[in-house]
Amino acid sequence: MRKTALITGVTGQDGSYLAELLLAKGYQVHGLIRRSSSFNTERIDHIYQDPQTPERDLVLHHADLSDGVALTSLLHRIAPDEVYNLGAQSHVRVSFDAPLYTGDVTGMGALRLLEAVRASGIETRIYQASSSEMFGATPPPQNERTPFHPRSPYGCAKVFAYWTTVNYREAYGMHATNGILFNHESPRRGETFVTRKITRAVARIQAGLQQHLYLGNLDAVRDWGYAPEYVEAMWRMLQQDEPDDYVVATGQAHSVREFCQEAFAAVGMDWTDHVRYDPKYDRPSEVDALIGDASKAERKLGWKPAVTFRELTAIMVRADVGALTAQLAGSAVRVDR
Ligand code: NDP
Ligand code: GDR
Repeated sequence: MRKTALITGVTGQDGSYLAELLLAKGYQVHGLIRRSSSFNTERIDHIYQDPQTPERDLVLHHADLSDGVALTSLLHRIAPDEVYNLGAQSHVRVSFDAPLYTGDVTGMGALRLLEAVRASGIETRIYQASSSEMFGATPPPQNERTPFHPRSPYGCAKVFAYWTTVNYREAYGMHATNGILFNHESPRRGETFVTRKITRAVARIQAGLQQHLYLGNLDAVRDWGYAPEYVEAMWRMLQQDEPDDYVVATGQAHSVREFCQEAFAAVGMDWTDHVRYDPKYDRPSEVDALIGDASKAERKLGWKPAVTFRELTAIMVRADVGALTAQLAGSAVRVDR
């Protein structure tokens, strides 16, 4: 029998890579998308199938994590073998501006989904996208036994979702698993997260379209991995007989400053000529350092990252330079016509 999966957040960075991975494994993938006034499916357009296609591999459904009734009827209808909850208001800085919304979607949204699974009476396995942001102020290295000390409304919402997932596992015997993932990036990373903001700016500065890049705290230290490798870990977690919680990380630490240095150097530029400070990007309470210890994931899932920090930076810079070059060539063609 062909396996089926539901992915919330399928239009996001991770959702798009996970959908590709599951399709390659022969799954039928159902994706939850939310209604927006303009197209929001850019990351999955290459795997999109017209609704008229018979026996579609990828089926999209309109729903929202704020709508528990819609989630229940959707789950009842498709009864997937696996559910991946990747949907969230996922931007930490934005969560200070929209704390209640973030709490509702990122925290309560996970509870609504778990409750929808319970209420619909289906047998399924659930993955909750937990985050290293839950560790917040607790010093590194962080692993599955490290106490949480979140530093943002986003981090608090993720802690709520984490414990709700554990509770549904303990109370109802659900196969519900938390993947505690450290930062992971790619050319599909949202443009306002720091890595992508930097690599996009590198391309634009090199092309002469802008001169400066404005950033906040350059001293923050993160453990940056490569997103396609991290969605493989999510899938492996749900293939285990028993549900559990796993940290996924590289164990390698770099500062935002180092990311700038590496990204600008990739095209032969000196970052200090272009990067400027703007306090508007500072957070009311910051997470200074996140460095993960993923030895449990290696031991139990056989998962190990391969892409290094330098390779990740190069992949992202190359993609942004390539995309901009193509875009400029396209607009030149239009002007010529
Ligand atoms: P993105 O921000 O790229 O994607 C978030 C997804 O959630 C998008 O598809 C978005 O839809 C969707 N979404 C937002 N609000 C709602 C809502 N109200 N109802 C339904 N869907 C909604 O995040 P990533 O792909 O980077 O991350 C995936 C998950 O993993 C998130 O939960 C994130 O918090 C978590 N995480 C991410 C890490 C990382 O480093 N990337 C690390 C640890 C955890 P739309 O496209 O319409 O905006
Ligand atoms: P983070 O990612 O908060 O770790 O959350 P982000 O890239 O936003 O910030 C990383 C660090 O860079 C500093 N920083 C800036 N950040 C942004 N976005 N813009 C700036 O201009 C800037 N200047 C400095 C930040 O202060 C921070 O210290 C990401 C998200 O994907 C979450 O959903 C996920 O849970 C965590 O990673 C793990």
